[in-house]
Amino acid sequence: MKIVAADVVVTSPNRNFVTLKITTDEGLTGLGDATLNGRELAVVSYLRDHVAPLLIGRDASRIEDTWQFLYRSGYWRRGPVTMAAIAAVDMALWDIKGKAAEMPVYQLLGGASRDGLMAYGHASGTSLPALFDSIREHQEQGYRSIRVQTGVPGLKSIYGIAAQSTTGERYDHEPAQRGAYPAEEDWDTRSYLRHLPTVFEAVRHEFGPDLPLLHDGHHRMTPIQAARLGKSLEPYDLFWLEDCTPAENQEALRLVRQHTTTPLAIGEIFNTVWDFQALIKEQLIDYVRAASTHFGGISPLRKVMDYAAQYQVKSGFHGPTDISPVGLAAQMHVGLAIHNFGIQEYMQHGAKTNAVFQQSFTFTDGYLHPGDKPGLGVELDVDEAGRYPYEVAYLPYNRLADGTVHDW
Ligand code: CS2
Ligand code: MG
Repeated sequence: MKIVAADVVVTSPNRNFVTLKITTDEGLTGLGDATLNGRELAVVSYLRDHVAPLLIGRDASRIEDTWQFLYRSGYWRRGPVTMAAIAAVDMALWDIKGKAAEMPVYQLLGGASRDGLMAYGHASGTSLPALFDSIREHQEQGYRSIRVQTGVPGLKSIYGIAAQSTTGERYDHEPAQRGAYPAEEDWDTRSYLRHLPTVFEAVRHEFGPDLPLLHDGHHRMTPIQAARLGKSLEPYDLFWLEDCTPAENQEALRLVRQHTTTPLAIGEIFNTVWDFQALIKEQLIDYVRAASTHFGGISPLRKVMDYAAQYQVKSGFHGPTDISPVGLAAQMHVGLAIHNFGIQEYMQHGAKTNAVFQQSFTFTDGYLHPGDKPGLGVELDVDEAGRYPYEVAYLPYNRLADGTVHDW
């Protein structure tokens, strides 16, 4: 089965998405997500100019060989652009293999290890009443696990507070904002560290001790600040504290781990297994936050989870709205098959996105399931996609009170 075409489709329904569509000489097609929030066009060029031409004529059934060829022949390894491009090829070839075998991809990965994937949603609010309303809204949608993000007194705008829709349609909270320059936000860690424990105390008082609660620190603390926060949140029994400190320096998590038993999740901005090596080997984290789209696809996601299984580290795959329905489906198939599944992030895409990407996955009573259609179970309506041309959009960045650029 030979590859005869590799087309890159850029569309921007509720946000920008980059999708690779591979076609074989037997008429089978496969989709892969290559969306890199704020740097989409870099991946478009990497795919169109340096990957697609090399795919034509290759055997579509040779997924691992194609992955290794693209990873090693490029010489310059790793990085989000390279790995998003390779991820799209990998996902598309798994999609094709599933269609050729007439099986959903999770069956090719060893079959289901559970009935469904526990999902968590994003509750947020600039005040406790607004936060409580948001938690209740997510519980009414069926979520059994909730991520909690709030405003911080004295800060004008902050990551993770869902922008309310102005059009009345279900808003598709998306940190990136359309425009030619990133929006600037403010930040103050000490205000945040003082405020957050009071929020979780109030949430536990309102919603009880059982509801799994998650929080995303979004890379903003030093290791000792992260240690302090993890310790201060212990009475509220979080499911996880995410991205508590920038993790390029994996050793930083040794200090955090010495001070707190709050479970730690890291890795949404990682793009190869090597980024996780010390974190897993030294059990410095409890959950792997990788996403198929930024991590080289399904193949390496399965590999890193098999490595993690040796250290009782579980999955917590990244599932925001800037992972397309194709990328989300891909990691659902991995999550269903592996034994060491933890939880799946599920922000829910907007109506326009769902019209562009026809999906077969389901969200029922708090659990996701990729469905049993052959392949990944997602199809792309190219005509509908054509209605939404790319619009430049950037994630915000932030500065401290003295003007210093900080980690957003
Ligand atoms: C966040 C993401 O979902 C999360 O855990 O960290 O929404 C992140 O801000 C975006 O993916 C950035 O593009
Ligand atoms: Mg995050």
